[in-house]
Amino acid sequence: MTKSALQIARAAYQPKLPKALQGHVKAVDGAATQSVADQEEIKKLFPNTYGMPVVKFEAADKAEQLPAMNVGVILSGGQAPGGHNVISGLFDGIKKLNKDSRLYGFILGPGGLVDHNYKELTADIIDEYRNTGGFDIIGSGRTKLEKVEQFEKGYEILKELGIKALVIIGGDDSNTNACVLAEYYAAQKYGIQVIGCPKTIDGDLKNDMIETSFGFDTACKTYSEVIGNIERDCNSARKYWHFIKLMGRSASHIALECALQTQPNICLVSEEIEAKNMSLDDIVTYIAQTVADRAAAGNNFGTVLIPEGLIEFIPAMKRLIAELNDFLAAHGEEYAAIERSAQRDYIIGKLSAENAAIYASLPEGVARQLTLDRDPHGNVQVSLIETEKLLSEMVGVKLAQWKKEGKYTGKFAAQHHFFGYEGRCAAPSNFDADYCYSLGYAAAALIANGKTGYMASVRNTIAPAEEWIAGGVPITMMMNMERRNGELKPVIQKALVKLDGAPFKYFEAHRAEWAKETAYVYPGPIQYFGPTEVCDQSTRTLQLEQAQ
Ligand code: FBP
Repeated sequence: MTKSALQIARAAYQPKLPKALQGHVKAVDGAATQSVADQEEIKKLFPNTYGMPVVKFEAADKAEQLPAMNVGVILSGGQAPGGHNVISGLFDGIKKLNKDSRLYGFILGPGGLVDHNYKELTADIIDEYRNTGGFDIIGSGRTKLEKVEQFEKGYEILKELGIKALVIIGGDDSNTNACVLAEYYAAQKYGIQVIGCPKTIDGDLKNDMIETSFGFDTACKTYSEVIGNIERDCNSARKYWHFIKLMGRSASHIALECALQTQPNICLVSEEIEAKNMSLDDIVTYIAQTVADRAAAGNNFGTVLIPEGLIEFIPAMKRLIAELNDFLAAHGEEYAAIERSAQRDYIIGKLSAENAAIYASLPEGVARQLTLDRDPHGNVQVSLIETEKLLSEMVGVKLAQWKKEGKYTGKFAAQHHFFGYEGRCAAPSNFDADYCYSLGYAAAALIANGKTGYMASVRNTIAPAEEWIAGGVPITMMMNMERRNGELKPVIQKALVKLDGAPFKYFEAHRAEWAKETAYVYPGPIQYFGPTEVCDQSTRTLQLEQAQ
């Protein structure tokens, strides 16, 4: 296989580890925990894994001699830079505990466990993937592990391979599944531990104990590089408004972080739009006004960042989507069987009057996108909704109206972009390479200490890696009850952008100036070699949050 020069040089990079994981490790248990909300319900659903203590690793003088252990690993959900380093950290961690330990990877996500599709990950294979982006070492998938038959099929293969622990690397939904599986195996007394690892570029799997999900750092830096390039093009040609939609599912963390890195003229934050109960027309007016103000100053160009989940946060749209979710969960097959040309009227006929009116007012394409297949977790696939086009079209219409009324005299030409897949498999930044390797190592230590139902955690991440605090957090601690696919279910609480948090506050204090002035910042590409202030910076989000 031909490799790029960077790939070759990067293979030799030795990720940094927190001091506590560098030598012999001991686990120190903290106080008992409880779930973030709905304590009684969660406790009842997880009698074996509820209330466990937070675990912190500390350096120990001597190592306990441990028998060799076989461990399984699964990559679940969307790709995120650094997944290969979690696996290499896990591999090195279990080998350090006993050189005869073995690691098995289940192929193409949780489905590989159920279908008994796996391969042993030997040192040769691991070495090929150290510090690389992507999940291609074993592939990923979105099969939802939730049924007892799946757990039992999984148990068959785990037993056959003599696997003592399974590590599930995934986002909030996959770690919820990891917790349910841990509880089931504990209840059945199968003696198989399940450990989760916080992955997702979306940055929405975080809380007091999990500072950030891996991949967020690299993905945001990759998007910010290209946003900066577009801003420079925009400031050179001075003739386009660029509407850039950014991945990130419901939460606006990616859009906000990219705004902090690149200082665009406009960045929409879905959580704020919801809190202010803004309508689609309010958003369009806000953008059009900024365009008009800049035009009045002779600047017929600009950059707008749009979080991909925006549509779900416009309160009236949210009510519509919630009704569509419940309706399609119950009548999805019936809907699919209807002729395409009659589908819109069919939906309008089934919805409540308020929602039917909104649905009928949407452009055809957007209306259709809202009824497309849900992902296996019941979520609308927001990455398919072309909000960047919807908004620029509506802004164009409003400006034309203002022109007629003599309120606007500028020129408006739009370009559209969607950045998502471009960043999910980028070569991990030094931060993600180190963070992921440490998470994998921490997962190995949790296994060695007999823990199950835990998520590997690494904290104090704005400090140098040496000072990071590694440990584990009971997954039940992050749970609450939420409505999914029409039913109340225990799930890990999604972390949305906090409007009283330091990252948003900083943005809010500067956005008027960024809208008016052309204050773009051009971050350039991720650097892997060079001065630490260029190569080892964490995200602005993490820096602002931790300084708070
Ligand atoms: P995860 O939550 O699984 O990490 O997925 C992240 C993500 O990249 C979202 O930002 C995006 O909406 C979604 O995956 C796209 O899904 P798919 O890869 O199935 O197209």
